[in-house]
Amino acid sequence: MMGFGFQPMAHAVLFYDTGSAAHNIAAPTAAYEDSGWQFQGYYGAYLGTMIAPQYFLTAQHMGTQGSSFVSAGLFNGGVDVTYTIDASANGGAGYWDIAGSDLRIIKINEYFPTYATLYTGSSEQGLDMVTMGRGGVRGADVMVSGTLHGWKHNNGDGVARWGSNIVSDATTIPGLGGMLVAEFDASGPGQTTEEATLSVGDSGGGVFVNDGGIWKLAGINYSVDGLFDTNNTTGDGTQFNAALFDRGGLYQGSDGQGWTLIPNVGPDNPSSMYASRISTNAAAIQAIAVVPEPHAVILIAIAGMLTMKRRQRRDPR
Ligand SMILES: [Ca+2]
Ligand SMILES: [Ca+2]
Repeated sequence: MMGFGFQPMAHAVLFYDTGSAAHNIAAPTAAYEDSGWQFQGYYGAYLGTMIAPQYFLTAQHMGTQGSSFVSAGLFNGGVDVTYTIDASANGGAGYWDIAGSDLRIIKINEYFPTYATLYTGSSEQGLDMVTMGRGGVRGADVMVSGTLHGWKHNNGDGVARWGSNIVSDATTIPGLGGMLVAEFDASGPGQTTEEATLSVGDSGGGVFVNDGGIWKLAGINYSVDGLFDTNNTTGDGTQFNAALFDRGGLYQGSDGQGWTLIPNVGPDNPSSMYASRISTNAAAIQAIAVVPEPHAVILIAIAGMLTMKRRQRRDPR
């Protein structure tokens, strides 16, 4: 993968089945209900995921994105709630970067009423996943010898969308740590009903995996394979970003790092998306974004039950 080169993308979820800008812009239902959409929020032009009462997780590479996090009604099913970022956190930085990764934890001044569970196992490969982002929809067709191989990226439109995939692999990128990989498949066992990959604008959005029926945060959108080109001539400006279900017949790389021709033979050779892996960074994340002990939650629940009983006694029916 590194030999081919890839592009950090702060871009939108892009679908195999449709180029419609209205696809999957509301809370997922059925098999994908409660799959993490409810924990997303607007962080500037991008997304973040609530992971603890006072913390959300996003990506580093798009930089600081303002001073608030908005749990929009679109995500929480109610009304927009704006939280303010604690600029004094971490000695005035306002955030913590997880060393050797693209992950960034940001602290708020208030308290989130709910937050995602982190996936801390090591068996992401093969799990159903959902990704969310604010990138653009499909752009122009990418043709190879008269056959469709995928679509160029469009400009990000800022609209949050969700899509599905299956975790193809887990890998490590030097300097960026663990990454989850998902291929953009036209068919076969790797294709899902809402098969999607990332484009410009999707960075920072959450990747959730279905761990035995519970959707857990397993990644934060980082990048996609690219750039691509129809030639290996440098300086002609013909390179482009694209979501490809078959890279065969195209060059991948960059003018600076060089180009590699992907042979157009055999089965489809899809491009992949990459998400910074939560599980390999879980200890570092949990050391900062502290979640209350389960004991405290149990005590609160018991106290609540006692209160209810007392009320019932006072108000017999
Ligand atoms: Ca796939
Ligand atoms: Ca070129």
